[in-house]
Amino acid sequence: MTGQTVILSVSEGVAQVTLNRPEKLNSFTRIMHAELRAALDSIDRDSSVRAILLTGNGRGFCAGQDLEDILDPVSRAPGPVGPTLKEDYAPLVQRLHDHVLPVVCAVNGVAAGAGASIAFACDIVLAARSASFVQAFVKIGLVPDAGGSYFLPRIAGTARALGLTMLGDKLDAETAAQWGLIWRCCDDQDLMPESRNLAVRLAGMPTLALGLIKKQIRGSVQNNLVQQLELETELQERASRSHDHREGVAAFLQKRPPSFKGN
Ligand code: T3D
Repeated sequence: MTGQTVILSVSEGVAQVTLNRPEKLNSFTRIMHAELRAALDSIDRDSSVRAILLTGNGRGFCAGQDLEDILDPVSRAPGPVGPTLKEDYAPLVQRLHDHVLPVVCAVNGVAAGAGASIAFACDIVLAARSASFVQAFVKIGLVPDAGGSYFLPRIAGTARALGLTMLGDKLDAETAAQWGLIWRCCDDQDLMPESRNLAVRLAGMPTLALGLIKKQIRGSVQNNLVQQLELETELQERASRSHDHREGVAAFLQKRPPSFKGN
């Protein structure tokens, strides 16, 4: 399935979703949001997909909201932000964050504003060495959105979250990796092969367990120890009833590679 602003391709169990407005650094219009929703709906209907890979076309990953698209056609002043935040960004961030499948994000260039928030909502983020992350909101008199103010203090700590969001300076990919904002940074030419290999590898893993691991790790941010121990027990009971658990144990004992199905 290929829209104008989002390209979807599926192979080897991986659905690659490519944001495709390269001339505007893949900034979001309402049309791009709608096409991205359609791509994610299509992935949800396709049982061959076991992992998602999100990236951008051209020299940017995503420059957040398209600042032309928010202008009132008559006054040329920015319109109200509420509708797109509620109808587009919040459901998108929630969907990526809570998706039952592993979501790899390959940040091929600058990730600014909501573009950075969307990357942080994914499970494993790789970035090209030339890529950067910019909390651009303050430069246009806005505050972080699309989950940015949720993710940043949790993954970077309050001091770095405040510095990044209040100053709006570019953070290079290498520093982002050193600060633990992303999984790793790689040479530009290696980004897509490495990200793809990772997504294919995840697609061959026990993906039901991977979905439950996401729930566990994300749950632990809010839970106390008692709640987390209860969550671990509940999710481990579910994992232990899976085909993949039986297969993993059998393969280990028979000294052969496992064949996981994701159920
Ligand atoms: O409604 C709401 O506002 C609610 C939603 C808010 C969520 C948000 O994301 S708010 C934050 C919006 N994003 C920004 O403020 C980032 C704006 N862009 C930049 O600051 C810079 O472009 C970058 C730091 C990302 C990259 O800089 P650079 O020098 O590498 O590229 P550039 O030359 O600025 O951009 C290249 C082209 O993309 C250029 O177009 P042109 O002149 O070649 O025709 C530029 O205008 C366009 N572009 C980049 N970002 C956006 C954009 N066009 C529209 N909207 C953008 N966000």
